[in-house]
Amino acid sequence: MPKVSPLRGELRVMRRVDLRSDTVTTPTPAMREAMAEAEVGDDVYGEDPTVRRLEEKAARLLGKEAGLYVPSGTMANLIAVMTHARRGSEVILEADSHIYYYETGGMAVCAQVMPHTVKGERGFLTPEMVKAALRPSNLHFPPATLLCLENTHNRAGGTVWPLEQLEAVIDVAHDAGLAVHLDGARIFNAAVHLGLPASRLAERADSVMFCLSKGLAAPVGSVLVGRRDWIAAARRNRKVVGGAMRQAGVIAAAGLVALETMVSRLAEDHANARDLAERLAVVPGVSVDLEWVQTNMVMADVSGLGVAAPDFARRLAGRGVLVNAVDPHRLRFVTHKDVTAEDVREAARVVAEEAAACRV
Ligand code: TLP
Repeated sequence: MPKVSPLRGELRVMRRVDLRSDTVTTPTPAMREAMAEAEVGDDVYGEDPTVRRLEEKAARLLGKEAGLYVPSGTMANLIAVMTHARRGSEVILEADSHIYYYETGGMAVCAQVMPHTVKGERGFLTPEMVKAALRPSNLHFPPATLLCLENTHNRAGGTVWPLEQLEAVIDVAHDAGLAVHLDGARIFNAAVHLGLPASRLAERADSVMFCLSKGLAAPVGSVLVGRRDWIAAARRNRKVVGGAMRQAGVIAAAGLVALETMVSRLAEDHANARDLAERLAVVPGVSVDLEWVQTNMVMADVSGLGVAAPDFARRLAGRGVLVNAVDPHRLRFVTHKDVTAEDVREAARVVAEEAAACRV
C-alpha cells in the first residue's frame, strides 16, 4: 500500500520497495490456485501425493536419486550436516557461509560437530585452501567428515562459483574421504547466470538443498536431494528435528508451480540487480563492485558517506526503501519478482538523494 509522505512541502505518494531479501516474495495466483486444489495425505505415512511429486521433480531437476521436502533452508542444511557428519567430527566450511554465520549455531547445538572455517574469496574456496584445512590423522584433531559449500554465496553478494573451481574443490574433499554438501538455496540463480541446468552444478556434490521460498516465490519450503539411501537417513533426521509434516501437499503444491513457472524469470531479477548496481555505483560515497554483481543481489559499501550502514538503512526505510545492512559498512539490495524495473529506478533515486543529504 503506497503511503503519502510530506516531503519538501509537497505531498508525494511514497512507493514501498522491499529489497531486504527475496524471501519476502508472495505466492503467485497460480500457486494459490494449486494450493487450494492440492491432493493431500499424511506425509509421515508417505501418503501425500503432492509432496511426493515435488520431491521426485526436485530430485530429477538436480540430477539426484531422491528428495526430501523440509520446512526451511536452515532445517535442510541442519539435516544434511546431521546426516553426513559424525558427532564430534569436523565440518569444513567458508567463514561467511550461511550455515556458519546465520543458522544460530545449529550445527553445534543439534549435530554436535566442530566447525572449521576457512576464509574464502568472494565466498569461494580454492583446492589449496581446502587442502590446507585438512589436518593429518592425529589423536589431537577431530576427524573431518564433511565440506559444505554455498552457491550462490549470500554474504559475498549472490556470487556464482566458477564451475571448474567448484568441481576441483569437491574433488579434493572426496579424495580425502569427506562428503560434500552444497547449500544451493539460490542454485537456480546460479544456473540461470551460467546458462546451465542446475543438475550440472549439483553433479559432484553428495547432497544439495535449494529453497522454494526465495526467488522462486513459493510461500514455504526447501528440498534436500541426494542418493536414495542417504535421503532415507535424512528423513529420519527430519523427524528428529520435528520437521516431518502431515498434509504438507497444501504448501508443496506451490513449490511445484514455483519449479514449473518461476525459474526462467530469475533472469529478470538479475537484469534489475545489474541496473540497480550501475545506478548505485555512480552515487558519490557509495561503492559497488560491478564485476561481482552476477545474480539478484547488490552489495553497496556506504562507508564513503561517513554514516554506518545500519543508520543509512534506517534513513532509506523512512523513504520507503527497505534494505538490510550486512555489516557496519555494507548494504544488501535483493531483487525479486515483487520488485519492478521502475521500483529499482525509484530505489536508486532515493539512495542518491539520501546520500547527498549525508554529505551536506
Ligand atoms: N537467507 C536469508 C537470511 O537468513 C540471511 C536471506 O535473506 O538471504 N542458505 C542460504 C544461502 C540462505 O541465503 C538462506 C536464507 C538459507 C540457507 C536459509 O533459508 P531459510 O530462510 O529458508 O531457513
